[in-house]
Amino acid sequence: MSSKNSQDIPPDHPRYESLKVRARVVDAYKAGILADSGLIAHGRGEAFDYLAGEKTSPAAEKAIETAAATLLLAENPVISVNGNTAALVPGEVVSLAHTLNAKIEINLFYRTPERVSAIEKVLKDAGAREVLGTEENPEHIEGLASPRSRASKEGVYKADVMLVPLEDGDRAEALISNGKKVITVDLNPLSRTAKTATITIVDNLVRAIPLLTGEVERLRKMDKSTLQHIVHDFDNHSNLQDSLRVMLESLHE
Ligand code: PTJ
Repeated sequence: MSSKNSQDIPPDHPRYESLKVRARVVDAYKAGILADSGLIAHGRGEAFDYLAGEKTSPAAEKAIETAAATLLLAENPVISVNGNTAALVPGEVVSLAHTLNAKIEINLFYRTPERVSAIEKVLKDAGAREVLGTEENPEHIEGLASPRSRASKEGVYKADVMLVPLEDGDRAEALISNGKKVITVDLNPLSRTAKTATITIVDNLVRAIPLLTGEVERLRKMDKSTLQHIVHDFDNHSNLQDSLRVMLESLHE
């Protein structure tokens, strides 16, 4: 059974963007980049995105601004890439990493050597100079079972701020217990990751990552104390409530 190719979707279809993204996810699964569970995770994300009107809310914009300020203040920022991120935004992740001078590290829930190679190739093809997370003997993050505990010595292990899109709650918690600030992108404002992270961007990865790069470029002209104010004024819990409110209000429209 085959799904529609992205070129088969008529541009006037009311769900054109969403179907195009879905087709990319299916292609990535066939190419061995995405885990089978990644398809299910994507479907869950689609449902929340539908409720969010498939657009970036003011709450998400605020979280993106705070994430950009936090990343600019970081000494060792790292972007953790899983299958869904590699499938949807490889070029955008590479641009963000270049803009921030951040490291990129592969970390997979369903880790196989084949998936690691496929994701490394996607990132290198997208222009990544260095991709961490492929080492034979990495360090480990305490409090997590392998393979998610893997942490490259030059990457996750010494990171102070991490961008971890679509993370699972256990890893988000362990990273925070190990003293790291965790920025996540998760369309589900009720997920354990969303509630655990330092900053949660409740938005679709395909919109959030380019917006984040734009915010980094805008804020890099600001002085350190302005960035610190932005970070200080942000409250993740109330931002999650604002994101949820947008979804609940869509039920009355
Ligand atoms: O590539 P691997 O092996 O590391 O596996 C990755 C998955 C995603 C399978 C794994 O981390 C997983 O099982 O994730 P969960 O626990 O299903 O969580 C996925 C979360 O991401 C859900 O809360 C979804 O709503 C959300 N989500 C899915 N697609 C998107 C998204 N959030 C933002 N943008 C999306 N495109």
